[in-house]
Amino acid sequence: MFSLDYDEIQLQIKETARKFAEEEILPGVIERDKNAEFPREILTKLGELGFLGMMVSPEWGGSGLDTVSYVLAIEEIAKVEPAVTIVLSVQNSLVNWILTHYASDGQKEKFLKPLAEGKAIGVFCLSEPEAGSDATRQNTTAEKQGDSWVLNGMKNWVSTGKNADFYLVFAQTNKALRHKGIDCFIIEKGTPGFEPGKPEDKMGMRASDTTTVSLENVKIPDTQLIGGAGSGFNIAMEALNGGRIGIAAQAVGIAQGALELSIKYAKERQAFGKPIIEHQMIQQKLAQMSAKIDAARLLVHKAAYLKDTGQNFVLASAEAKLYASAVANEVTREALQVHGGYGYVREYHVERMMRDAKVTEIYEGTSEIQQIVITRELMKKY
Ligand code: COS
Repeated sequence: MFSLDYDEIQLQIKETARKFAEEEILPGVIERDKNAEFPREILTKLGELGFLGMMVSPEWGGSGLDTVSYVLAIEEIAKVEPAVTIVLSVQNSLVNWILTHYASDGQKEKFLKPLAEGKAIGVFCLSEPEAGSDATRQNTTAEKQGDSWVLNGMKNWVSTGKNADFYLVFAQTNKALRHKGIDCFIIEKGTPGFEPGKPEDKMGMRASDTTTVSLENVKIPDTQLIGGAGSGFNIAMEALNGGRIGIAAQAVGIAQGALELSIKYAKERQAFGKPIIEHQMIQQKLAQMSAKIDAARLLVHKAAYLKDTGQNFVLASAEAKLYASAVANEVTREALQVHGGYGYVREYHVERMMRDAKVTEIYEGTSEIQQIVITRELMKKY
């Protein structure tokens, strides 16, 4: 079974993230949400502290940490501003993971190193207007021309699409082979024909930009093919297994942040002659919120532990994401209710947390997809 004994390094990472979130992130969170403003300076600082290359080995400029440290950090930052953890999650568990496992040394030197050192932002472009949950239906194509590839198509729902430096793009290299004819490419911002679109006007996670990316005769050298031989779809699926642990940790952070604000408010707010925390109906809400968050956190840490110890974590990561995202939505709704009318205005944070929570049930595999993944794993097991 997995252990709940966190070592000194893990606890130190958690504390650094907590302090950073409180001192550096909290002061501007309401404004960034309101203005859909990207937290560029915050990410630069997090990059300098090693949070953008957490699980990359020091040989390639990373911090050489484990997944447990990563989820502890994500939770602490998501408590304050989950939009910041979108970059942390995508970069650490999708982009850096793929480059670590599938890139050549030359590709690692050129792309992984600046990412791990926090000098660049990397993003993941799998979804398309007609390929969301059904990710095998890629319409973006990549055609080999001599020593180059020419890509055409359209990606959407690209987190940090406007502000990224490197883009992992999945494209069909042989339509007849279906998912065995999909490959993964890395494209640099500014490559001719490669154009991020206008950021979407979203309900939540507003400080994180989400864009389309259009590709029109984008010519890149063969050295920007990652993996190759039609391995792209399998690479994406494997990476998403790990990515889902990060999103689940983000959901736990959102819920924990909302719970802590609710407790603080319920101790201060008086009604019927006493603080509302002394009313049983408020106590029932807080107790349910807390028990569910603890259960969600255990699932997240179990998935992280299994990943760190080289065990199969597909079932655990899908369960963690399914449950933690549902808890984040339920808890933030209850947190708003505890705050009453004050919860409905921006100043008290919980209305933003409720908006931010929703997407955790959608991106990196909807809750419906997680249930498919879970049942398939159960069928293999029993
Ligand atoms: N982990 C590792 N490999 C996986 C996998 C997983 N969780 N799920 C599927 N695969 C592999 C399969 O093993 C198979 O590989 P082989 O052909 O080498 O055996 C391949 O992927 C195709 O699998 P399958 O036939 O099961 O594909 P389906 O079209 O039935 O779809 C789901 C599988 C639905 C699980 C997949 O499309 C999915 O996860 N969709 C959601 C995508 C997503 O998360 N999008 C969000 C992107 S980021 S915003």
